[in-house]
Amino acid sequence: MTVLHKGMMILLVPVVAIVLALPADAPKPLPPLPTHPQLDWQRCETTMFLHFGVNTFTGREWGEGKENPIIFNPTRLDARQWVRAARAGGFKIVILTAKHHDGFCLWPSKYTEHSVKNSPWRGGKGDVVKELAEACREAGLKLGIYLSPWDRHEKSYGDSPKYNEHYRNQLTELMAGYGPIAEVWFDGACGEGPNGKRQEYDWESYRAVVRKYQPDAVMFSDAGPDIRWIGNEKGFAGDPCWSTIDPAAVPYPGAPGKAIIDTLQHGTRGGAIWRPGECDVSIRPGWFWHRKEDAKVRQVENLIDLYFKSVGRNSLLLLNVPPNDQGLLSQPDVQRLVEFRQALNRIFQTDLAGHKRAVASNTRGGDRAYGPARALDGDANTYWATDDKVTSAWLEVDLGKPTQFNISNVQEAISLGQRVEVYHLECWDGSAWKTISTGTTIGHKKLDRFEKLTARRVRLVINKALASPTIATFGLYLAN
Ligand code: FUL
Repeated sequence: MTVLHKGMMILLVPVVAIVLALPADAPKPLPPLPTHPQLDWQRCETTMFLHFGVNTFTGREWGEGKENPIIFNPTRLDARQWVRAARAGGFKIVILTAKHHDGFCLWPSKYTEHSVKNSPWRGGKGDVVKELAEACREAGLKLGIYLSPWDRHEKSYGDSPKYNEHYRNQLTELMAGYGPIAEVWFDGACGEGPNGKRQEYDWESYRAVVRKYQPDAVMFSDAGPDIRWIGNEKGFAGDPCWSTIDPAAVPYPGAPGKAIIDTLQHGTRGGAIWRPGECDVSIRPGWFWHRKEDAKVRQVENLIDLYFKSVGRNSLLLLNVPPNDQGLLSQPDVQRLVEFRQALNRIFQTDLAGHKRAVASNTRGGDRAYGPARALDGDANTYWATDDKVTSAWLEVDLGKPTQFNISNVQEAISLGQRVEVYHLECWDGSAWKTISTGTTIGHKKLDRFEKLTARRVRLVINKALASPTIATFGLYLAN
């Protein structure tokens, strides 16, 4: 018997060893999932808005549609200067107001006379969209287009089918004529036309134009379909902030109501559609340039705060920097963009947890390919994952020596869906684990700021998740 037993052991050991060495299956995605364009868009993190048009010359925020095109004369216009400033600020997409509510078109649309073709700028031969598209292409930036559906100039506005066709025609010019467009920004503002009737927008048909000519573009509005407005124009997302949403909760762009704003801010836990948030805000009090606001450009601390409350809450920051009446971004704004990126670089220069030793309460199939080190390797495509049934777990990093820090960055592998619902950070104070900060959702990126502290062992504790967590990044930083 004993001999037989030993024999069995000999047979069993290699079998067990082989089983342990088998690679674990990747975690099952938790739908809804981001599309490739949504994922690319989310990784851009910061986008620049350019509000420019006749309002730049009248000092108004909303033009009436009666402005004379001859007032549009930005004699020093240089789209490359805009793009240089965007790059210096670290922005990846620039979105231009090709037409704002006043109806004046920054490209020579053949469907209206209310455009650059009747302005003295470049002798009536200019095209701001074209100049910007070229500058973006040269600099490797992506281009976005804002085409206001509300048009206070166009006579057919209010005659719904007729105006819808007009709008589709203009949208087609923009989508078909300027190379790749990364984002289309739909504003929900709606009014009455000269006939006293309220315009009914045909959103489905507008979206079809974009999908036809720019299948890789993401479309923004209160009601998506790809990206949602965050519910305010102050530059911050809600907390929690799900990238998922119940589409019925926001029926159409511009739909009013507190419940809708609340859903836009927070998304919907377990919502059926992937539709992440974008936070639009201006670097100045107004969206358009006004000389009297040259001294009111946001300070760098304020911009950093916006970054933490938008990008740091699983959203994008869409910062408006309006060109002035010369056609240039003003000096204070350009300066602020440079300072903004320098400040971010300073904060995020050294990840104190990067490549440090880590252990976890659970690792998927015991497979190192999903081990905690994957959250510290600086590679957004690898992640720490747990076994399917494990939805609460911790990852502990040993910083090697007592280390001072006051910022954390946690990122989920969102290509597998957004999962984490509640988490906290804690550190070992020599005798017990002490909570440093608590959080709800994570998504693409969650940044937390807390009092400076010194510790060697730090834990990210996932308390609750919709499915086994997949953590791409856990980083720690020190900002002074
Ligand atoms: C709003 C517009 O009414 C503002 O003028 C601005 O363009 C902002 C980004 O969207 O709805």
